[in-house]
This record gives sequence, C-alpha cells and structure tokens, in this order.
Amino acid sequence: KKAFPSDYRCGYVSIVGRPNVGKSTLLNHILGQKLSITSRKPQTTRHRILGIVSRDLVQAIYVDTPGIHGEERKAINRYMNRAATSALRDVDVILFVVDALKWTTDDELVLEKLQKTALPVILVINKVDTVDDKAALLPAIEKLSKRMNFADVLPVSALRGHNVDELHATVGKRLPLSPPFFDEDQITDRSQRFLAAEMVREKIMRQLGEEIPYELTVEIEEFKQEGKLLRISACILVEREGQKKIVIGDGGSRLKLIGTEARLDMVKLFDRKIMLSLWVKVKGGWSDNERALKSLGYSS
Ligand code: GDP
Ligand code: K
Ligand code: MG
Repeated sequence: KKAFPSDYRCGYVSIVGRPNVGKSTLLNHILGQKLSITSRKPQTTRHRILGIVSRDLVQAIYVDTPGIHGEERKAINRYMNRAATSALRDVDVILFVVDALKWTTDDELVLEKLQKTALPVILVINKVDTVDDKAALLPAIEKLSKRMNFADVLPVSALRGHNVDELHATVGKRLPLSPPFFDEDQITDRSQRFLAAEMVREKIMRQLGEEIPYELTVEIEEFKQEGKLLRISACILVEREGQKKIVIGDGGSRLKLIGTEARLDMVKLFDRKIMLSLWVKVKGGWSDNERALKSLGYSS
C-alpha cells in the first residue's frame, strides 16, 4: 500500500447556494473537466455529486448539490432540498456561492442555514465577469460580511476561471491533515452509467423550453463495453404524450441533436468510442411520486 507524507491534507468541501449561481460550473472548472451538468435553468443539478481533486499533497472532495430553494411542493423538490441541506453537515469546509449581481430570498434562506453552522464558510462571489465596476461589489461584500463570520471572501468567475485556482488553494489550507480517502486518479463517486444519463439530461435541459425539463428523467437501459466501443442505450422518461412529441421534434430532429451532443460529452468523459441510442417513453407522475423516485435512484 502506498505511503503518504504526514503533511497530506484531505477533506470534504460542500458547494452550496441557491439554484443558478454557478455551483456546478465552478466544480467543473476546479476539476478541469465537465462532470456536473449545467444550464441556465434552476434544478439542473438534482443529485449530490462528488468531484475529487488530488494535487499538491491535497485531496479536496467537492460536494456539488442541488440548489436550496423555497419551493417544496413536489417530491422531487423535497428530495433536492434534503440532498442540499445534508451537505451542510459532515464536511470540513463550506463554499457559499452567490451571484455578484443578484441576491434573492433563496440566498437569504441559505444564509440562514449557514448562520447555524460552526464550520468554516468561504463566501464565493461568482460571475464577477458580469460586473463592469468591480468597486461596486464592495458594499455588497461588506453588508454580507456583517451577517455572519466568513472564513474568507473570494470574488471569482467560474465560467472564465478567474480566481478559481486561488479558491482551490484557499480550500486546501483549511482541510485537516489526513491521507487521501479516494484513489488519487478517481474524479467522482458516481458510476459511468449515472454520468452518461446526466450528459443526456443536460442537453435536454439546455435545448427545451421552460415547461418540460423539470418533469423529465433519463434511465440507462444498456451500458456495454464491446472492445474499444461503449454501447449505451438511454430512455428519456416524460410525463405526457405531448412532451414526448416535443423531445423527439420534427421528424426526430431534436432527439437527434440531443444524442449528437451527449455523445460528444461521453467521448470526452469516457475517452472511448460511443454508440448511443435514445428512446422517449411516457411515464406519468414520476416527479411527484416518492416510490417512483426511489426506483429511479433518487434515494437520499
Ligand atoms: P448551479 O445551478 O448553481 O449549479 O448553476 P450552473 O453551474 O448550472 O450555472 C447556471 C448558469 O450560470 C449557466 O448558464 C452558467 O453558464 C452560468 N454561469 C456560471 N458561472 C458563471 C460565471 O462565472 N459567469 C457567467 N457570466 N455565467 C456563469
Ligand atoms: K442551473
Ligand atoms: Mg448545479
């Protein structure tokens, strides 16, 4: 077994904040690889997902979470809030991500949860690339700093990578001395099947209008290694017949585009040739049915 130096640091870092502040984009940039799916839509991230970064005698295990939000009407939303709230416990450092230009009641909700924790919280002010006058950020930072005692405050751009390495270095210093928990070449706790389903869901989230994505899920039906080729077959589950038509598009055009883009992501992620087939099925009521959620792997 490999011996690690006694000054090795390792620990968990959760990334919390309301939907759409850029949590998953930030994780992907730190990892240097797209792992967690992103889009302009809230509720893109539905599951807790680990992104593991091992370098310079530090292993930081980032926990990307669905955003914490006020709306808990449907079972899927309650599931997502549970997944996000549990990330406030059993970690070593918390990154509280906010949008440099926009503070909402959902941010307020997250702040209230954070005020109760004794863990170090680093305030990450994201999307600074959208702010022309950087000095304008100072009053907002000062106001927030009065609300709780942040371990650090860092303005970043997750999209452009501005200050992202600095953030990772800041995190590293706060992790406890410990040998790594995971293999140093492992980047996530999630299976390739799970990641494949997520890549398909991302394309749908990005391509479809407001009405559909929240009510849709992707199931991998086949995931088979055949020599140098990965054969993947995925089924997109929607709630209504009309939604099925929209996902498929005129003459299958939209489904084809979803497949083409998802396949490219899979080639990068798995470093293999990919044969991807997609299907669409109607499965009513899954997003509001606790048992159906469990059968689809949404167990917290
Ligand atoms: P999450 O819901 O917090 O995980 O947010 P996402 O990572 O899915 O990002 C939400 C949207 O914000 C996406 O369209 C991202 O491209 C965009 N975004 C994320 N970070 C930045 C940033 O630093 N600058 C800008 N301009 N957009 C960003
Ligand atoms: K999002
Ligand atoms: Mg996300």
